[in-house]
Amino acid sequence: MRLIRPPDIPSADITPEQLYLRRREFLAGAGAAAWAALPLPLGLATRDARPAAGKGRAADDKPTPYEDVTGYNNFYEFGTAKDDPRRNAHTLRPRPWTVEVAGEVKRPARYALDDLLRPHRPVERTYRMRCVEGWSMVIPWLGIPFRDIIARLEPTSRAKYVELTTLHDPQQMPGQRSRVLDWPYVEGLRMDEATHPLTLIVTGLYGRALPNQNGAPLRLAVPWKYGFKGAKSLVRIRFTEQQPRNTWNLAAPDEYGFYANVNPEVDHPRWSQRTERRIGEFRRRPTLPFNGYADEVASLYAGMDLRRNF
Ligand SMILES: Nc1nc2c(c(=O)[nH]1)N[C@H]1C(S)=C(S)[C@@H](COP(=O)(O)O)O[C@H]1N2
Ligand SMILES: [Mo]
Repeated sequence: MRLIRPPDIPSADITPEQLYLRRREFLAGAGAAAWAALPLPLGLATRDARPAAGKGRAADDKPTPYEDVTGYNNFYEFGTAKDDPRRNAHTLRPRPWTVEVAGEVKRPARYALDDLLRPHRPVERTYRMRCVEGWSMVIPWLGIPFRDIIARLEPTSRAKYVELTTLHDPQQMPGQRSRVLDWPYVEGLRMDEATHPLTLIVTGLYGRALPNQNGAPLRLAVPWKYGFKGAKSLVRIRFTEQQPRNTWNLAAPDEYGFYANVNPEVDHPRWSQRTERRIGEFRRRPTLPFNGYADEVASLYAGMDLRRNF
């Protein structure tokens, strides 16, 4: 295959964000054939950049600067302030890494990270992400559709949910020495949510390996749900018959549900969810049902009362 390279880019002082944006511009000009042939920094990724979907919003969905994506977020294992993860996550050692696959599944095992991921090609997906606290970002992820990984692991017919667990190691994660949450951090999805094409096991962002503070070496991203569903630095994937217990629901059951679908109609008990502040902007914007992904995912919840199943 003929490789098509982006125009010359002085390499030393270019930021990941500039690199990403230039590559995107280049691709837009070069047409669809170039899309597939272009080498990404991680080598393997294929081009599947469905632009953040949703009605007529694409123009507004400029990726959030790399500095903000990696410098302002939640990862309580490294502290509760927004800049704690960036400052403190250097103690995490994302390699070597193993992921235990357990429960209702035909191929349970402890997988070396590469054995779990290598058969799959990362894709690039730019998603709007909305934190339950009212801020949002647009993040160009690199990852593997969870459905592909799940298909290869072969859940049994009894598997109705999948539970995802973060590393529990206070040596690497000093925030776990304080009991702000019941460690380890656990999240879960219903199987149809986990196998929805938008659901991603993320391994990178802005065309690069995932920074520790964003959940290296692998984490979940579910763009129609509040950010807390996206558990980071995963060490266990367990298929279950019962709905898994999830950390934030256990911490405050009337504030954080299992489903956690972005829903401007359902207030958090302590604040409204009608609007959000996109990091980098000043005026708040309206929050959209399912974070703007309703066309893709609303059918998963047909017949459910989403005020009760929040
Ligand atoms: N293990 C773990 N995963 C976590 C969190 C956390 O504290 N611990 N915070 C969640 C919350 S509330 C959000 S908004 C996102 C923020 O990180 P991101 O910007 O890298 O997605 O991570 C989620 N995943
Ligand atoms: Mo969040």
